[in-house]
This record gives sequence, structure tokens and C-alpha cells, in this order.
Amino acid sequence: MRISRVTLYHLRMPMQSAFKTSFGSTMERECILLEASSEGLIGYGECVADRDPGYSYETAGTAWHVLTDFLIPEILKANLDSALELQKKIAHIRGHPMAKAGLEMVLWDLIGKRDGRSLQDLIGGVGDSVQVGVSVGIQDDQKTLVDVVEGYLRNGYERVKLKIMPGRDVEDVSAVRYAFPDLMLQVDANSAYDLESAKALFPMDEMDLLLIEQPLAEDDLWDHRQLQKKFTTPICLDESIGSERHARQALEMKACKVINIKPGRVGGLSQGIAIHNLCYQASIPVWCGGMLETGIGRAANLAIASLPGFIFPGDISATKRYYAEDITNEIFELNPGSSINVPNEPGLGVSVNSKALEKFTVKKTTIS
Ligand code: OSB
Ligand code: MG
Repeated sequence: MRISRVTLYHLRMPMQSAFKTSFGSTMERECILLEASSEGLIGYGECVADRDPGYSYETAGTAWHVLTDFLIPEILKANLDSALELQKKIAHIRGHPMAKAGLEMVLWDLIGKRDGRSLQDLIGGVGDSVQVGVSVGIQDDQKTLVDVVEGYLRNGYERVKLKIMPGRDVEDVSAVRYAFPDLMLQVDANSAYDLESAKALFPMDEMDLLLIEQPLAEDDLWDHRQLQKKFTTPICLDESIGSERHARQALEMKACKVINIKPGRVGGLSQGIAIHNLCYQASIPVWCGGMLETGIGRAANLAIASLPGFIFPGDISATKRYYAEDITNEIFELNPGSSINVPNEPGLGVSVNSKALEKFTVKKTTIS
């Protein structure tokens, strides 16, 4: 496929409610939508870099720079027929996995549309739907937290992830566990602890959690190994796994027992699939994380989450958990049984609502 033109849209989308994590609180989510023309087709991709470098060093600003000045010029007019060919062409551009992942998603959408095949079909996913949960931000107090969780349970979510940070950990989680003794529950610290402060988390080992996500620093596999030795509850790595190589090393080192796969974090769907394959071989469960995606990125997450090694429910909630209005015409809804359908139309299987796109665009550029 020859991509002749790429338009970037910097989006700012109002969220339904504030999302507070150990690295900050946000009421508006930013990202970059990529729109490419190739041989009469239009393909879309989402770059999940947000406004601030809180979750990762990448921001919508750095991704914009790297996409416009390096990545897009590199691939424009090249003949690309697979994600691996694309990755080879951009391999000399160091880092910037979210920018790369957005571009790779566009190519998958184009290939699927050309061949009349869904992304799920192209990558070998199975089933009509995938199991999902909801990621709940830090709330003002424990009563509010329990109420918010109860609301999501009423909506039908059967697995809940609680964001935690120092001072808002054991008591918050035990309040929710006490209120909902049988709930599938897990926590995510987004790197807010070190080995010393993580001692505060020991009581959580008795709270029947599915996993504890990313307690320590992003670049610290070794201390995660030290911490995992002290916990029966599986430690799950998110930020620390930037590539298949990191995943292999983390498993060899026993730094974790579960891996969260986000295509954006690891540089693209192809890289996410590679990590999935590695973990599947090793019988290590994986699950699909989220980055508060629009319907574009959500469609891709649903497809990858249908690979057989995605054992735990994904952070892929229904559209209305995030946005009153999305940029896709398709709205994702929660089925009874806490699942969401995997799109089965060609490519990502979603279409863009141009009115909504225009409304949320703060900056736009075309490269051809
Ligand atoms: O760490 O998993 C995370 C959202 C933004 C950045 C990082 C994370 C998250 C979430 C929400 O937990 C996942 C989602 O529902 O999209
Ligand atoms: Mg996480």
C-alpha cells in the first residue's frame, strides 16, 4: 500500500468525569488522530500520547513532532504491505512508541479495508466479544469510591481496577473489598512507590486481588522482582514493558507474573502481538490495558484482546464510561456478562463522525 497523504488531528475530548491517578487528574483527554489516504481508501489510527508526560515521556506534542518531521516523511509513498515492513522502515527512529503505534494502526486499517477483512481476522483473534472491566480513578474519599464502584457494578462491570497512590491505598481498597467481597478486584499504582514505601502495600496481599499493577518505577525490573518475592498476589507490569525484549527479561527475572499489553505503549499492534505470543508460549496471562481511547483506539484494543492469551478482562470499557460524545459513529456498549463486541467490519471496523471530529480538533496538519 502506498500512503500518499496523512492528516493529523490533535484532539481534546471532554471526559464524563475526572480521572485521577498517582500522576495527575484530568477532565479532558488529548490524543492524535491519524487519517491516511492510500489507493482510494482512507485509514485511521490513534496515537495515545496525552497532553502531559505523566504516564510516559511522550506527549501529544512530542508525537506531533516525531510524526510530522520523521515518521510520516519516512513512510510516505513507500510500498508497505505489513506492519513488520513499516516497523523495519522506522526502526532507526529511536523511542516514541506511541507515535509509531498510531502510524501502524493506520496501516492495519488500510490493509483490512483493502482486503475486506477485519483487524480481528487479520491478527487471528477469536470470538464475538471480549471480557472487560473498568478502571476507577482515585476519589475524594472512601464513601464516594464505594458509591462509584457500586454504580459501575450496576452498569454491569464484573471486574474493577482501583487506582492507588501513597496515602490512598490499603484503606481505599479494603473499603471496596469489604463492600463487595466477591468482586474481581485489582489495583494500579502507576509507579508511585519504591521498595521502601511499597511495604505499606503488604496488607493488600490478604485482599484477594487479581493483581497489583506497576507499583514501582518504569525502568526498574529488578526491584519489581524483589517485591514480587514478598507478594503472593501477582505483580503485573504496565509501564515497565516497552518491548518484547523487556517482556522476556521481566519473565526470566520473575519481575512479574502477569503483563498488561497496550499497543500504544509498546510501539504498535505488531509489538503487542509479539508480547502476547511470547507470554502465551510461557503460559503467562496477559490482558489489554487502556489509554482512555476514542472509538478508533478502542476498536483496535478489542481486536487484540480477542487473541487467546488475553486471559484477564481488559481495561476496555463502554464508550459512555469515558465520553458523552465520541469521534466514531459506532458506540461501544457493555453486554450482559461484562463483555464488549469485537468489531467485525473491514479494518478497524469503525467510521469517523466528521462533525464530532471537527468539534474536538484543536490543531490539524496534512503531510503529502
Ligand atoms: O495505567 O492503565 C493505566 C489510563 C490512562 C493512562 C494509564 C492508565 C489508564 C487507565 C485507564 O488505567 C484505562 C482505560 O480505561 O482506558
Ligand atoms: Mg496501568
